[in-house]
Amino acid sequence: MSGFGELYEAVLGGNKQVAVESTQRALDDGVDPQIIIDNGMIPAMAEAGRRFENEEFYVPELLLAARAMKAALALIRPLLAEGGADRAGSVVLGTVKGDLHDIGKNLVAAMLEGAGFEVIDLGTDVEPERFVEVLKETGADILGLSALLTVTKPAMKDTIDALEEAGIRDEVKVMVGGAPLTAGYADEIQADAFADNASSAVRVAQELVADLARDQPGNRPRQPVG
Ligand code: B1M
Repeated sequence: MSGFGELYEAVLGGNKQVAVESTQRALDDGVDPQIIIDNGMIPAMAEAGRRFENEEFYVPELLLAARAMKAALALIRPLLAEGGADRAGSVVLGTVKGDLHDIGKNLVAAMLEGAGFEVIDLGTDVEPERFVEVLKETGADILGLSALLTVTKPAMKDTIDALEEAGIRDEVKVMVGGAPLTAGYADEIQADAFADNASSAVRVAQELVADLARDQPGNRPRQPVG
């Protein structure tokens, strides 16, 4: 976090105003937005998590840290999205049922938008049926599922089962991510891919769209069915 001490401390300490000012200064100085995220914000959230585990932080401190990070990230998100030129595909994205964590998902959304994907972000605590409904309406190429809690990982499987039940499993590629996940777990629940961070999510999404075009050459881009 060299050079990002103020931002790190502001996010960790939940000081939204300083976090925003510090981020704006870095942007004004021409620092790459991704470097600001990777070197200032993510280490601060990781430290917040470590302190929470050690009972040095409680939920209110986590909430304040998250609020500061989200405010600072709001300055960066449009800049990441600016890179998007040609439409690369479409992604319905959300944090699964029972899970309220959205910072990582928001980063994934920003990076995908930056790479030219259309992102339909359903937010947090999303029921499997809601994902199905929106996939039917939009005919999106990819479903992106995020989970941060061990106890909400099974909601990913429930969502994939709901796609099967709705008869649309073969029409959409499923990408999963979030701190407690592994590629092995993604295989186990028969997701199509796992991405361990927001940058790799873009690469994986590009590969999935290419796979989909190979699997269904006459059916791309898909039309909404709803
Ligand atoms: Co919570 N929480 N939290 N929390 N929280 C964790 C996840 C935890 C690991 C903390 C800890 O104990 N060390 C722990 C989970 C333990 C476990 O299950 N294994 C935990 C817990 C226990 C809880 C509560 C149960 C606490 C309580 O109430 N007693 C509760 C649950 C609420 C709920 O969801 N129902 C809770 C609540 C909260 C807050 C609301 C206070 C707040 C969230 C605010 C918000 O998101 N709006 C919060 C926070 C901030 C955290 C930590 C500290 C930080 C998470 C974060 O934003 N990281 C977290 C500890 C930690 O992760 N170190 C913790 C930064 C973010 C950029 O990283 O989200 O991992 P991450 O996303 C990455 C990758 O995972 C990946 O790319 C992102 C960018 O690189 N990725 C994807 C994520 N989604 C992806 C999707 C993809 C691809 C990649 O494709 C679709």
